[in-house]
Amino acid sequence: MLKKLGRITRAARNGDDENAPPGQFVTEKFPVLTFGPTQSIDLDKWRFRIFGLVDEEVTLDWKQFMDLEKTTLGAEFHCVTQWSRLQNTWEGIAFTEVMKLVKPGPGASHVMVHCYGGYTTNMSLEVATDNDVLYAYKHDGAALESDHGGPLRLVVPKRYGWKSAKWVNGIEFMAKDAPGFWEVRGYHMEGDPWKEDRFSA
Ligand SMILES: Nc1nc2c(c(=O)[nH]1)N[C@H]1C(S)=C(S)[C@@H](COP(=O)(O)O)O[C@H]1N2
Ligand SMILES: [Mo]
Repeated sequence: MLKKLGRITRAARNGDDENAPPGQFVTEKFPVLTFGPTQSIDLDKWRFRIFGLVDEEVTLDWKQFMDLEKTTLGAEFHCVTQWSRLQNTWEGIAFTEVMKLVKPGPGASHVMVHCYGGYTTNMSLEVATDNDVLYAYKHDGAALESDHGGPLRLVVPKRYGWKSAKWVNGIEFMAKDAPGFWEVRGYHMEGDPWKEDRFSA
Protein backbone atom coordinates (compact mmCIF):
# COMPACT_ATOMS: atom_id res chain seq x y z
CA MET A 1 0.00 0.00 0.00
CA LEU A 2 1.31 3.42 -0.95
CA LYS A 3 0.27 6.58 0.83
CA LYS A 4 1.04 9.69 -1.18
CA LEU A 5 2.11 12.59 0.99
CA GLY A 6 2.54 15.34 -1.55
CA ARG A 7 5.71 14.55 -3.44
CA ILE A 8 6.81 12.17 -0.75
CA THR A 9 5.73 8.57 -1.00
CA ARG A 10 5.70 6.19 1.93
CA ALA A 11 7.56 3.06 0.95
CA ALA A 12 5.61 -0.06 1.78
CA ARG A 13 7.20 -2.68 3.98
CA ASN A 14 6.30 -5.66 1.81
CA GLY A 15 8.61 -4.88 -1.07
CA ASP A 16 5.68 -3.81 -3.25
CA ASP A 17 6.94 -0.24 -3.19
CA GLU A 18 9.04 2.27 -5.05
CA ASN A 19 12.14 0.14 -4.72
CA ALA A 20 13.09 1.83 -1.48
CA PRO A 21 14.32 -0.17 1.50
CA PRO A 22 11.88 -0.87 4.37
CA GLY A 23 10.81 2.09 6.47
CA GLN A 24 12.04 4.72 4.02
CA PHE A 25 10.20 7.67 2.42
CA VAL A 26 11.06 8.50 -1.18
CA THR A 27 11.87 12.12 -1.92
CA GLU A 28 13.09 13.93 -5.01
CA LYS A 29 14.65 16.65 -2.93
CA PHE A 30 18.18 16.36 -1.68
CA PRO A 31 18.08 17.32 2.01
CA VAL A 32 21.28 18.40 3.73
CA LEU A 33 22.17 16.35 6.78
CA THR A 34 25.23 17.43 8.69
CA PHE A 35 26.21 17.26 12.32
CA GLY A 36 28.08 20.47 12.98
CA PRO A 37 29.17 23.18 10.57
CA THR A 38 29.57 22.91 6.80
CA GLN A 39 33.26 22.78 5.97
CA SER A 40 34.77 25.03 3.37
CA ILE A 41 38.15 23.98 2.11
CA ASP A 42 40.50 25.95 -0.10
CA LEU A 43 41.53 23.64 -2.97
CA ASP A 44 45.12 24.88 -2.70
CA LYS A 45 45.26 23.59 0.85
CA TRP A 46 43.15 20.49 0.31
CA ARG A 47 45.01 17.22 1.06
CA PHE A 48 44.02 13.55 1.13
CA ARG A 49 46.05 11.17 3.24
CA ILE A 50 46.12 7.37 2.93
CA PHE A 51 47.58 5.91 6.09
CA GLY A 52 47.39 3.27 8.82
CA LEU A 53 48.13 -0.32 7.86
CA VAL A 54 49.83 0.43 4.52
CA ASP A 55 53.39 -0.19 3.39
CA GLU A 56 53.96 3.49 2.70
CA GLU A 57 51.71 6.39 3.58
CA VAL A 58 50.61 8.63 0.66
CA THR A 59 49.34 12.23 0.66
CA LEU A 60 47.68 13.67 -2.45
CA ASP A 61 46.89 17.27 -3.30
CA TRP A 62 43.79 18.24 -5.31
CA LYS A 63 45.49 18.07 -8.69
CA GLN A 64 47.01 14.66 -8.00
CA PHE A 65 43.61 13.34 -6.88
CA MET A 66 41.85 14.78 -9.94
CA ASP A 67 44.43 13.19 -12.23
CA LEU A 68 43.19 9.73 -11.21
CA GLU A 69 40.83 7.83 -13.48
CA LYS A 70 37.26 9.14 -13.27
CA THR A 71 33.96 7.35 -13.34
CA THR A 72 30.21 8.08 -13.39
CA LEU A 73 27.67 6.18 -11.34
CA GLY A 74 23.90 6.13 -10.91
CA ALA A 75 22.98 5.24 -7.34
CA GLU A 76 20.36 5.37 -4.61
CA PHE A 77 20.89 7.31 -1.40
CA HIS A 78 19.23 6.24 1.85
CA CYS A 79 19.44 8.31 5.04
CA VAL A 80 18.75 6.60 8.35
CA THR A 81 16.34 9.47 9.19
CA GLN A 82 14.12 7.70 6.63
CA TRP A 83 14.43 9.66 3.40
CA SER A 84 15.62 7.96 0.23
CA ARG A 85 16.58 9.73 -2.97
CA LEU A 86 16.51 6.98 -5.56
CA GLN A 87 18.19 8.58 -8.56
CA ASN A 88 21.55 10.26 -8.17
CA THR A 89 24.30 10.59 -10.72
CA TRP A 90 27.70 10.89 -9.16
CA GLU A 91 30.94 11.70 -10.90
CA GLY A 92 34.12 10.83 -9.09
CA ILE A 93 36.97 8.44 -8.57
CA ALA A 94 36.43 4.86 -7.48
CA PHE A 95 37.54 3.86 -3.99
CA THR A 96 39.49 0.99 -5.58
CA GLU A 97 41.28 3.39 -7.93
CA VAL A 98 42.62 5.46 -5.02
CA MET A 99 43.50 2.30 -3.11
CA LYS A 100 45.87 1.27 -5.93
CA LEU A 101 48.28 3.96 -4.69
CA VAL A 102 49.14 1.98 -1.55
CA LYS A 103 49.75 -1.58 -0.53
CA PRO A 104 47.55 -2.42 2.47
CA GLY A 105 49.09 -4.77 5.01
CA PRO A 106 47.95 -8.41 4.78
CA GLY A 107 45.94 -7.96 7.99
CA ALA A 108 43.98 -4.92 6.78
CA SER A 109 40.27 -5.70 7.08
CA HIS A 110 38.54 -2.35 7.71
CA VAL A 111 38.91 1.35 6.98
CA MET A 112 38.17 4.51 8.90
CA VAL A 113 37.13 7.40 6.66
CA HIS A 114 38.35 10.79 7.93
CA CYS A 115 36.93 14.22 7.13
CA TYR A 116 37.62 17.91 7.51
CA GLY A 117 35.80 18.92 10.70
CA GLY A 118 36.68 15.65 12.45
CA TYR A 119 33.80 13.43 11.29
CA THR A 120 34.68 9.75 10.81
CA THR A 121 32.93 6.57 9.73
CA ASN A 122 34.05 2.94 9.52
CA MET A 123 33.42 0.09 7.11
CA SER A 124 34.89 -3.22 6.12
CA LEU A 125 37.30 -3.32 3.22
CA GLU A 126 34.81 -5.61 1.53
CA VAL A 127 32.14 -2.89 1.60
CA ALA A 128 34.56 -0.10 0.65
CA THR A 129 35.91 -1.96 -2.38
CA ASP A 130 32.50 -2.66 -3.90
CA ASN A 131 32.40 -1.37 -7.48
CA ASP A 132 29.85 1.37 -6.66
CA VAL A 133 31.87 3.11 -3.93
CA LEU A 134 33.46 6.35 -5.08
CA TYR A 135 34.82 9.73 -4.03
CA ALA A 136 32.48 12.21 -5.72
CA TYR A 137 33.02 15.80 -6.79
CA LYS A 138 29.86 16.12 -8.92
CA HIS A 139 26.20 15.33 -8.24
CA ASP A 140 23.58 15.27 -11.02
CA GLY A 141 25.95 17.04 -13.38
CA ALA A 142 26.85 19.98 -11.14
CA ALA A 143 29.87 20.57 -8.93
CA LEU A 144 29.16 19.12 -5.49
CA GLU A 145 27.95 21.94 -3.23
CA SER A 146 29.82 22.39 0.02
CA ASP A 147 26.64 21.57 1.99
CA HIS A 148 26.67 18.18 0.30
CA GLY A 149 30.35 17.57 1.00
CA GLY A 150 32.14 19.48 -1.76
CA PRO A 151 34.82 19.54 -2.89
CA LEU A 152 34.90 15.78 -2.28
CA ARG A 153 32.78 13.22 -0.48
CA LEU A 154 32.62 9.48 -0.27
CA VAL A 155 29.51 7.74 -1.66
CA VAL A 156 28.58 4.28 -0.38
CA PRO A 157 25.22 3.51 -2.03
CA LYS A 158 24.62 0.17 -0.29
CA ARG A 159 24.91 1.70 3.19
CA TYR A 160 22.89 4.35 5.04
CA GLY A 161 23.96 7.89 4.24
CA TRP A 162 26.05 8.44 7.35
CA LYS A 163 28.72 6.20 5.76
CA SER A 164 28.86 8.59 2.77
CA ALA A 165 31.31 10.92 4.48
CA LYS A 166 31.40 14.56 3.35
CA TRP A 167 34.58 16.65 3.03
CA VAL A 168 36.78 13.56 3.08
CA ASN A 169 40.46 14.07 3.74
CA GLY A 170 41.78 10.61 4.43
CA ILE A 171 41.42 6.91 4.63
CA GLU A 172 42.96 4.81 7.37
CA PHE A 173 43.50 1.09 6.92
CA MET A 174 42.90 -0.97 10.07
CA ALA A 175 43.46 -4.54 11.25
CA LYS A 176 40.05 -4.64 12.92
CA ASP A 177 36.76 -2.76 12.96
CA ALA A 178 36.38 0.38 15.09
CA PRO A 179 33.39 2.73 15.42
CA GLY A 180 33.30 6.15 13.74
CA PHE A 181 31.44 9.30 14.83
CA TRP A 182 27.85 7.99 14.65
CA GLU A 183 28.77 4.38 15.33
CA VAL A 184 30.15 5.47 18.73
CA ARG A 185 26.77 7.13 19.35
CA GLY A 186 24.69 4.00 18.71
CA TYR A 187 24.40 3.78 14.95
CA HIS A 188 24.93 0.33 13.50
CA MET A 189 28.47 -0.78 12.55
CA GLU A 190 27.25 -2.10 9.17
CA GLY A 191 24.32 0.21 8.29
CA ASP A 192 22.77 -1.89 5.51
CA PRO A 193 19.43 -0.20 4.66
CA TRP A 194 17.96 -3.39 3.18
CA LYS A 195 18.46 -5.10 6.54
CA GLU A 196 17.36 -1.97 8.44
CA ASP A 197 20.68 -1.86 10.29
CA ARG A 198 19.81 1.49 11.87
CA PHE A 199 21.05 1.16 15.44
CA SER A 200 23.24 -1.28 17.28
CA ALA A 201 21.51 -3.50 19.80
N1 LIG B 1 31.59 14.97 7.40
C1 LIG B 1 30.31 14.59 7.50
N2 LIG B 1 29.82 13.71 6.62
C2 LIG B 1 28.54 13.31 6.70
C3 LIG B 1 27.68 13.79 7.72
C4 LIG B 1 28.23 14.71 8.65
O1 LIG B 1 27.56 15.18 9.58
N3 LIG B 1 29.54 15.10 8.51
N4 LIG B 1 26.37 13.35 7.78
C5 LIG B 1 26.09 12.05 7.16
C6 LIG B 1 24.68 11.74 7.04
S1 LIG B 1 23.87 11.27 8.44
C7 LIG B 1 24.04 11.70 5.83
S2 LIG B 1 22.46 11.12 5.64
C8 LIG B 1 24.70 12.22 4.62
C9 LIG B 1 23.84 13.32 4.05
O2 LIG B 1 24.40 13.83 2.89
P1 LIG B 1 23.75 15.15 2.30
O3 LIG B 1 23.82 16.23 3.34
O4 LIG B 1 24.57 15.46 1.07
O5 LIG B 1 22.34 14.81 1.95
O6 LIG B 1 26.01 12.72 4.86
C10 LIG B 1 26.73 11.95 5.78
N5 LIG B 1 28.08 12.42 5.79
MO1 LIG C 1 21.81 10.36 7.70
